[in-house]
Amino acid sequence: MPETLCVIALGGNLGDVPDAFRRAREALSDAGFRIRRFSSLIRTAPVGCEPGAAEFTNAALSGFWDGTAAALLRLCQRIEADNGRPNDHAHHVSRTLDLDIILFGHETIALPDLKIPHPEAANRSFVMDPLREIEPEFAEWLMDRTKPGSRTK
Ligand code: PH2
Ligand code: MG
Ligand code: MG
Repeated sequence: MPETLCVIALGGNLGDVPDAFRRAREALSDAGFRIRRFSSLIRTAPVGCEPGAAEFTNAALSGFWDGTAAALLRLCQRIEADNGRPNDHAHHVSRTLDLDIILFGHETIALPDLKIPHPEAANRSFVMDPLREIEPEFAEWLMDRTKPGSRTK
């Protein structure tokens, strides 16, 4: 398969999150994901989590993947599980590591467990700020694509 430029958003608010990000980066590389850019780490207020949830650390990375989006999703889920995240994790609760595929080239994907572009990404500054830092053109495309009419230009 040809390589696809992908973006993965990283987040976590339990344990040593920068260390989980380092392990995730290594595990992705070991599995053949060719990392191109990795953003700064930012601290962000929890959005939509349980009361009293700790601050998150967020980041984004981009890179090239020569498999399918479904295979990349399985890889991300395996890395999350290896980093102490249960498989039956509830939505919007504190977590050690969250790896969300935000973009898979310019493709639209609608599988039961995978929507790309990620439907919430454009509304979340903890996703968009790191994305703008590493792949500004992708960020611009995503905003245009998911929020038609919201721009004044
Ligand atoms: N992820 C969530 C829910 N809320 N809040 C912040 N600040 N950062 C996140 O990564 C995050 C969140 C669900 O994945
Ligand atoms: Mg998430
Ligand atoms: Mg997730």
